[in-house]
Amino acid sequence: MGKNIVEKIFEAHLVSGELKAGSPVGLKVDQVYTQDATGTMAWLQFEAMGLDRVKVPLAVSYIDHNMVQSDFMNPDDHLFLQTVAAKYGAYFSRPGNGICHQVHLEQFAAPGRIALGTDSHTPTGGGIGMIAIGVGGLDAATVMGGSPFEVNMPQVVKINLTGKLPRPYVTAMDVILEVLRRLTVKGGVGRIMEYGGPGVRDLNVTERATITNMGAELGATTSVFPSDKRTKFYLDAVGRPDAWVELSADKGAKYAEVIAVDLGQVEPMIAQPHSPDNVVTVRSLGGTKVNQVCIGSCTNSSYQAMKAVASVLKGNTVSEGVNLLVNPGSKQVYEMISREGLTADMIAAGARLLESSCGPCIGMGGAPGSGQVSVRSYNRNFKGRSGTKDASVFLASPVTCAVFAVKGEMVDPRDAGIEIKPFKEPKKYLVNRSSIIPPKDDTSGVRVIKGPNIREVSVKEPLCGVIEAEVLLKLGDNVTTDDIMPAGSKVLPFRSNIPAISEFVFSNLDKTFSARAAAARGQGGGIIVGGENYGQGSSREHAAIAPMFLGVQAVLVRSFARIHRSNLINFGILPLQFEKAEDYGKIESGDRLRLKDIISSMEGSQRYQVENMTKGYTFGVVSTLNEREREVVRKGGLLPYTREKAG
Ligand code: MIC
Ligand code: SF4
Repeated sequence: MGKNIVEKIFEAHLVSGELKAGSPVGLKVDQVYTQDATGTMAWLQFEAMGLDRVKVPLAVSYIDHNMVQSDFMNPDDHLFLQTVAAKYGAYFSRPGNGICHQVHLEQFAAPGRIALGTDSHTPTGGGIGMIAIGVGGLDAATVMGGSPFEVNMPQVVKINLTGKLPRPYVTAMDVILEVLRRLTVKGGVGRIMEYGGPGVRDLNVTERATITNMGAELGATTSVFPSDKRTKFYLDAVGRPDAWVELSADKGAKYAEVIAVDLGQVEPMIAQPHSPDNVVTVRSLGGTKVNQVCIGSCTNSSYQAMKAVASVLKGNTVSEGVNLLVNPGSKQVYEMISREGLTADMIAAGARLLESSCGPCIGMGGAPGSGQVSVRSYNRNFKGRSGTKDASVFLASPVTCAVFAVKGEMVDPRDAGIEIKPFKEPKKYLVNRSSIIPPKDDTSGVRVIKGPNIREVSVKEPLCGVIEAEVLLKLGDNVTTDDIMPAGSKVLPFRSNIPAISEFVFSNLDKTFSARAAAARGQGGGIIVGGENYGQGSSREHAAIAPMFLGVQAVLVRSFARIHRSNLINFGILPLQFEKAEDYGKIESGDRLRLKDIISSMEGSQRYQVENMTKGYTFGVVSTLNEREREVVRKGGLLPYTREKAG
C-alpha cells in the first residue's frame, strides 16, 4: 500500500505504538529547540533531571521573544539560557540573531527529520519537508532527557495544490489565509496537513514555510511539504547541501480527506479582528483607513518577503497617517538586504526598522494607539495581543501590508498602481553564523547563572479521589492561551517566576480572577469551564502552570486544542469534556461542582458523574487520557511522574 509523507517519517522514527489515527505513538526525535519565553521553564525542568548533557542529536536555545531590556529580568534570562545551553551541549542563538523559526529553517531544519520546538509555530520547518511540532516546555525537556515524544497519531489530510500563484501581488500568505477561511481555527485539530499535487512545484521553500507556519492557526499538529528539487535548491543556497533527501508520497497514498486549492485562483486575502480565520478578500475592505502597519514575524520575514516590501517602498513614501514597523526575520536576512541597499530603500520611504525578533507580534513594543487599525503580516490577531485592547488588528501578506503603508488605506495590491519587481530565488544566500554559539565537548567548567527572578518550577500534589470546587470562570469557544495567560512587555519578563506571573491569569478577561482563585484555594480550588477548541494558540505552558499554582483542579470544556491539553496533563490538571453538549449551557460561574470516585472512574470507563451542588442536578463528563497520560495526571504531573520513574 502506498504511504504518505507523514507515515514515512513517523515510521522511520517509531519507537512504540501503531500508526493508526488516534492511537498513541512514541517517536524518536532528531532536533529540539526552545525560545526564551518558554525556554527558561523548559531548561529549568531539564536541569532538574540531573543529566550531564542533552540526549538528542541537536538542541538549540534561541532568544527572540523577550528582547525588551527595561530592567534586569530579561537579560538575566538571556544569560541563564546561554549558560544552560553551554552546560548541557546545546547551540545558543544570541539575542538579535533572529526569530527561532526563521533561523532554524536557515541553519538546521532538514527534510525527513523530526523536530520539536517549545513554540506553536515550530511547523515552519514543514516547509523543508521536516515533521516539526510545537510542544510545551516540559515535553521538550523530557525528550531532551532521552525519552521518545508521545503523541496520538493524527489523521493525515492532503491539501492538493494545482496551478501557479499570480505573483507578485498574491503570495503564500494569501494561500494559508484562504485555507483558514475555509477550514477555520478548529479545522486542523487532530490532523497533519500534508501538501501535495502539481502546484507544490510552484512554491519555493520560504513560501512553503509561510504556509506550514500559519498551519498552526488551523489547530493542526503540523503541516508538511514534500522534499523535492526546490528543497535541494534552497539547501544548496543556504550552504547545507548534505541535509537534502528526497521525500514524496507514494502513488495510492491514503488520506483522511483531500482538500483542493488552485493557486491560480487565490486572491489577496485579509483576516479581520479578532481571529485568524475571519478572512475576506482585501478588495472587500477597500478604502478602510489604516494607522499602523507591521511587517515581519516568523510567518513573513524571509529575504523574499523583505525584498517584496522594499520593492513596494522604493521611491514611495509611507502615508502620513501610517506608522510602519519592519522586523527582518534573521540577522542573515537583515545583513543580506542591507548589503543590497534594501534597508536604505525602506528607511528612505519612512519605515521604522526594528531588530530581528518577535517584537510587536507578541506585544513587545509597537502597540497601536487607542482604537487604531493595525495591519500586520503576522499570524495572530487575538483581541488585546498587540498590547492595545481596543485596537483592530488585521493580518495580511507583506506585499498587501507594504501597499497599505504607502496608500494609507486598504486597497487590493493589484489595483494600487505600484510595480513590484518579480522575485528570483538566490542561488546563494549570505550565511551569517556570528550569533550562533556551538556546543562544546568539555562543559565541566561551565557554571549556570540564574538571576533573582528565576524561580523553582512549581509542582502539584497527586490527584485526589474527590474534587469539590467552584467554577471560577465560564468561557465560550476558541479561548486562546493569550486569554488564559497574556503575554506582552509587562507580563513576559515573569515567565521564569510562576508566583509573579500567576497574578496575570485571565487578567484581560477578568481582573479579579487570580484573587478569586487564591481565595477558592482553601475551599477545594477552582474549575474553569469552556466551549470548543479551548486553549488554542500558543504552546506556553504557563497557561497551565499558573492556573495550577492558583489551585485550578480541572478544566471542563466541549473540546481542547492539542498543545494546551498536553500542558494541562503535564501539570496535573484534569482535562474533562462534557458528555452531552447541552450540559455546557446549564453551568454558571460560581456554581460548586463535585466529582467523586475520580481515580476509579479514570482507571475504568473515564466517565465521571458530576454533581452541580448549587443547582442540584447531575451530569456526565469524560476524559480521553491514554494510559501514560492517566498516570501522569494521577501523580500530579509529568515532573513527579518522571522523578518516580527514575527511581
Ligand atoms: C506566540 O506567538 O503566541 C508565542 C509567543 O510565540 C507562543 C510561545 C509563548 O507564549 O512563549 C507560541 O506561539 O507558542
Ligand atoms: Fe514570535 Fe510572533 Fe512567531 Fe510567536 S508568532 S514565534 S511571537 S513571531
